[in-house]
Amino acid sequence: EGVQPQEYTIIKMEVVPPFPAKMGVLEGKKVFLAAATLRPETMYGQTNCWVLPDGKYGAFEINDTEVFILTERAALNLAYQKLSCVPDKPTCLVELTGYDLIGLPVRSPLSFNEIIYALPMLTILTDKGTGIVTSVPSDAPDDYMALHDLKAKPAFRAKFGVKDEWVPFEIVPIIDIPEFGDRAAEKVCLDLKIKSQNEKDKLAEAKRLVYLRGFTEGIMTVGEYAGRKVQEAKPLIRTKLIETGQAIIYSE
Ligand code: A2H
Repeated sequence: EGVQPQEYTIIKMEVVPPFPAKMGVLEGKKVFLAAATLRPETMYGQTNCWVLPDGKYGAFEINDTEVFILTERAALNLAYQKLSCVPDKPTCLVELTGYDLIGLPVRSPLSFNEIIYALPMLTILTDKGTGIVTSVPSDAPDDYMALHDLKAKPAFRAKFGVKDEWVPFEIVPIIDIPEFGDRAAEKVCLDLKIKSQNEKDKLAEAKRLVYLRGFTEGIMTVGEYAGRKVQEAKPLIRTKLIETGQAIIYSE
């Protein structure tokens, strides 16, 4: 972890009931996959979300009615932030692995796709954010390549029990970047000839390129702030998500 605190937005992705048997104790509660993002303005373009198959997660009581699924480490940070049923102490209602979460349907704020599914991503770090990542393949090279791996490799889908109907068909364009277009992640991954989600160095370069240009020159093409610059829209969208109870601030 860096020296500077990182301020994320946690996006509350509501799990659509009925819950699978292992999550039976959660029935009657509002259960969310809690995804940490640095790009709340991209939430229109969500096509799915990501979990680490071998990752350890838990369903933690945030208050009387709401439960967040995330890593224990993130639950502890939230408890220090006063977001825990019992002050300063995370209460885990059920322990889960990433495998338990694959295939869960969720409704996520601002997403044009009404229902999106939790899918496996192998490069998720469990010591960063919440261990749950929302997927915006139009603008995130990691998301674009993880989706590419799922689409291109039937054996990869089979290994993790991923049903074809959970895998999104289309990228959702949301931001136009001069010379990069409105599917910047795809363009840069193709330009750099990236083959899979495991090509760390190339993906780091792709992220750098897309992020720099997107933030300084990107224009929103959808939503309430269509036509505005990404850097102007970002704080406005973030504030709105937080004020409407669809997201919270999370620092670590
Ligand atoms: B971002 P930083 Cl559109 N492991 O959200 C791996 N990646 C994680 C993670 C974890 N435990 N927790 C969060 N992330 C991802 C959107 C997005 C993101 C876009 C473009 C770029 C981008 C949609 N995915 O991040 O290391 C999340 O993906 C580029 C870095 O703390 C989060 O924001 O800087 C970002 O990485 C946080 O990464």
